[in-house]
Amino acid sequence: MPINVEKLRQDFPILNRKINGKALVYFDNAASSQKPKQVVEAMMNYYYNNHANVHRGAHTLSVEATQMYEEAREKVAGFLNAPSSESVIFTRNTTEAMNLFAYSWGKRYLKAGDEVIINHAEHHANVVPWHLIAQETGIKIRAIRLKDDYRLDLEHFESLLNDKTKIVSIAHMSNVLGTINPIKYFADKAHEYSALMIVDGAQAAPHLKVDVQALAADFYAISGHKMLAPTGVGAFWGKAELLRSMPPFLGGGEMIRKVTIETSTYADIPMCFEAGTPNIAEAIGLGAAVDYLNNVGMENVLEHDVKLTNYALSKLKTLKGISLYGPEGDDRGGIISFNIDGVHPHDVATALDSEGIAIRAGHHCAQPLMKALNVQSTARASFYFYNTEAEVDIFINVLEKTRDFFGDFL
Ligand code: C6P
Repeated sequence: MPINVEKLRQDFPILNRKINGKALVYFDNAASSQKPKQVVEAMMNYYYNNHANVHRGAHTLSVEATQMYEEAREKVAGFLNAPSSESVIFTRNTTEAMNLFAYSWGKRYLKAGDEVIINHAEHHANVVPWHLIAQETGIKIRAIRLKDDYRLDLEHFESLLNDKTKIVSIAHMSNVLGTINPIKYFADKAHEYSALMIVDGAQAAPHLKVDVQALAADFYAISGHKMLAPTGVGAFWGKAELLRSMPPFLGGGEMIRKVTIETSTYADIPMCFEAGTPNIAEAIGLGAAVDYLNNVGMENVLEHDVKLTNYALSKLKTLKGISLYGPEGDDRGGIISFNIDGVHPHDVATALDSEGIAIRAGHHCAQPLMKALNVQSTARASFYFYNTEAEVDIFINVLEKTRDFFGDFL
């Protein structure tokens, strides 16, 4: 169903800003989305009326804060279609969730010679934690190649699978190429080898309907700040029986059952993974973001993103001197990486910023992918449901002028 973009934009005060004298065109949503009033107000309301520490006090405010915090957990569970909220752990972000898994599960169960499969387009959040664990355990990291059409090479993936494969860890959506990867297929194959399926959902969760059960995932990580919520909160969902088999990642208050000077025993999930005072207001903000996205409808969000992406791509393809990176088809979300041939992407981003357009330039924390693409870096425009075709037109126009300007110096 088409959404009423103009109406929704009124919820985002920042979209009225002028940047360098021009109306802001915010195309850096893959880095972080903007926040609607409803999310900011939910956090303000909590701080003005209900703040206290959670799971501790017997007093009214603490009971209210705990109730609001746990309601947010329920909302995130519903958003992911998790069977229950006990297996949703609040983290700071996707990066922390991936590290939690790698350290907790990896250090207990992985041994020298075991293999973890990732792919060449992974964000560093799904690469570096494995390096850290490899240094301690001697595991081997295998990476699925990309095909010429920028999709993952599934034949290569199947050739990598073997009895030593313990983990398959793949991003649901690439932050550079926009590719929506076939997670159910990867999960089914991983399970044939009794390996676990971990999904980096940082880019997918803001843009499409996630159903961890239908995906057959074992673990799924998200970042709140990319899906309308504040910074400083994310979530890590895992199958309850698997989470219960993992040791705590951090130790301290709130995650214990009993502590003596000699030893500790731990609380049940999710508390055993939430040591210390959690990010209460941010979690409540994430709950409000989930409410907001549910009202818009995730099917509508994806439909809008895809329509806008196809519109932008159709225009970009007509421009000479622009290289585009990413697959063509329905398996692509609202992300377009590109280069103006011969022009550094930072210069492109700076030129666009002078006209009020925010994009990202760089390696996007995906250096192995830059190597596979044979580039140092790219420019990247990334859309959300509050972006419009009129904004795409402004972007294309300024991009063309930028190309012509730098073209004179090439
Ligand atoms: N990508 C981007 O501009 P954090 O920083 O923990 O919230 O998210 C990490 C992360 C993990 N996986 C993927 C696929 C991601 O895209 C990101 C964050 C941002 O592309 C910041 S580098």
